[in-house]
Amino acid sequence: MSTMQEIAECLIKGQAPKVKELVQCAINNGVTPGQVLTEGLIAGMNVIGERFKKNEVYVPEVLIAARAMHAGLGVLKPLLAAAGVEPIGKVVIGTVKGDLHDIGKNLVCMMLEGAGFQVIDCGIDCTPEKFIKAATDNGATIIGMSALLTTTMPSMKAVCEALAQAGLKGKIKTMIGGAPVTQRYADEIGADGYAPDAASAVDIAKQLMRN
Ligand code: B1M
Repeated sequence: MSTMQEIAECLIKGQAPKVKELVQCAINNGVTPGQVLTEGLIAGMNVIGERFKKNEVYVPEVLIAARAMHAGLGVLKPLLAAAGVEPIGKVVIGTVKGDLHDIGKNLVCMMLEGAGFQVIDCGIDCTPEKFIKAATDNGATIIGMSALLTTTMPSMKAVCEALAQAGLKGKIKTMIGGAPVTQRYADEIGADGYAPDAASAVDIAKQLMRN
């Protein structure tokens, strides 16, 4: 098994110290940070994402794999920055105003980071102003919103409306998700994308980058 495959395998098993060690070893042996990221860490997270979609693994396994990914990323991040490796896109994400649930949102952040996106996490209880300021300040082209309460879903509509009022609709795409949220609701409020789970959120974000 190659070192890259070994990194991916250990990430899938959630072996954070081993992933960190293998990443450092690969770097010491002259593998580029970009290659370790795509062929080791991202490859491993992709497998976790697919298994999560098929209900072959659950939230705890994803969290443990994400922790391993972060251990490897800790070694790579300064090297990636120095090598000028660009993220595949920038996503601002948060739980909408009035809503404090963040477990699902955090999973989405981890999967997006695992896929090579730069994620700007605005946390919970985010106003439309906070989402939009974070996106414009950081040059993000996607705003991701999470809601777990039926009573806070209208906050997603408020963000879409505020974006339109600011003349940013189309320039900054919107993606929504959370247990009570549906594709139908996304269509109703004019959101650009909906994802039922964290792994699908990666597919939708990639799709929004292309359109
Ligand atoms: Co809350 N809560 N809660 N709660 N809570 C629910 C959501 C509820 C369904 C429980 C119930 O009544 N059966 C209910 C909502 C009813 C409704 O409106 N439909 C509810 C309620 C009512 C409340 C309070 C009002 C309770 C009270 O105080 N009376 C209160 C509200 C507080 C507030 O937000 N203002 C409240 C509080 C809390 C806690 C603080 C105790 C805690 C949150 C802790 C935290 O998040 N840090 C909590 C929890 C844990 C839950 C349950 C048990 C679990 C939610 C969760 O984390 N699921 C939940 C009941 C349940 O679901 N069984 C419940 C796991 C998570 C991985 O799934 O978030 O759906 P989920 O994320 C998924 C997908 O939805 C998707 O990907 C994720 C991973 O696959 N996804 C996205 C999520 N965001 C996405 C964004 C995307 C794309 C995909 O793009 C950007």
